[in-house]
Amino acid sequence: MEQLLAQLEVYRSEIEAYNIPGAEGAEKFRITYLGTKGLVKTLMGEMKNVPSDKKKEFGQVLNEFKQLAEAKYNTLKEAGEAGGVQQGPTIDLSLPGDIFPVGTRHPISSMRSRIVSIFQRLGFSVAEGPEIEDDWHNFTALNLPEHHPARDMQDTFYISTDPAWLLRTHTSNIQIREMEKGKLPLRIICPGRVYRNETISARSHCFFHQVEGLYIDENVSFADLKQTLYFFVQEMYGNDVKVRFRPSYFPFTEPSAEMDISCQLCKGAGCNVCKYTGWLEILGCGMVHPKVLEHCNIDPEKYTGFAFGMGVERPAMLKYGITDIRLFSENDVRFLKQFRGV
Ligand code: 2NL
Repeated sequence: MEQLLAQLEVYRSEIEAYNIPGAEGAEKFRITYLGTKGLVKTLMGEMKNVPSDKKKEFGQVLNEFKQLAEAKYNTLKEAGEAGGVQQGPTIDLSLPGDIFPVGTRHPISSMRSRIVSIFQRLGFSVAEGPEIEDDWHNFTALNLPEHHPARDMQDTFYISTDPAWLLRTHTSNIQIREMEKGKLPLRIICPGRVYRNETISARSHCFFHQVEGLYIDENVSFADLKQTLYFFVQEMYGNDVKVRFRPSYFPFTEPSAEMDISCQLCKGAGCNVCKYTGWLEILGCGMVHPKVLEHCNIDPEKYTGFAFGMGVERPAMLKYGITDIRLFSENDVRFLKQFRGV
């Protein structure tokens, strides 16, 4: 009896290890273990030699053994019918596939596209340029005087000083490079990331995004500038938006102005977003300084042009109700997934 049980254990591991593939392998298994002269039948025959007080126990063990053999046979038969070679459970091809998480557009990308596409409809082409720039394209060509605070180490990330390589502080370097190519007229819109050495807080970051625009041709006037920007804000903020231009100063434009729109939250009545003025500053602009044109070998007697620049973060924060600029660059999916469909 003890010997019989030990022998059964050996057969059991033989069955588990059996791996002759295909329909043939399955049939061979059936004959060896389940056929009329197979092992299960033979073991049944041993029953008569088992002492009567052990018959019940042996019967149970034998029955389990038979079930194991039958289950293995069914698996082998199925695999054999399915083409033969595979082992283990078969694959259910009718099951639905895994669902992959779908990404979302970044709110800065969305806002940049909204801005850029309005100008594209007016005939502006997108131009891009390097984020690592030399002193000429970031400062000197733009008529930034030698001791202007913007050139200070405190405000600009310098990679080296002699020769100076730096992280661009605005996307104007793109426009300088395009003007230097010498193909006029020029009508470009220049989106990109810019860098300033500022303390990071909820309101400001050491890198952010800008869109600048430039239009150069014969007889371009300040009236063209105003009408272009007026079209832009109407497309962006709706037909009931009011605008105002305030005189300002930039070294690279003359005259220069800043443009405000009526606050979209309080419709001009005054709220904490517009600091109770009813107005929001959205961009800076002006007529390209003749010195800047000269620096790019463009004759300021023949050609004139306007330029403007605006940030992307602030309008995005206003539109989506975001109160901390740092959220844009943390890549927290709990933040990002809220912009599905924007
Ligand atoms: C602002 C103001 C401005 C420009 C950018 C520009 C570029 C060239 C020549 C002349 Cl190459 N001007 N860009 C002009 C006026 C304003 O940006 O507040 N930006 C966020």
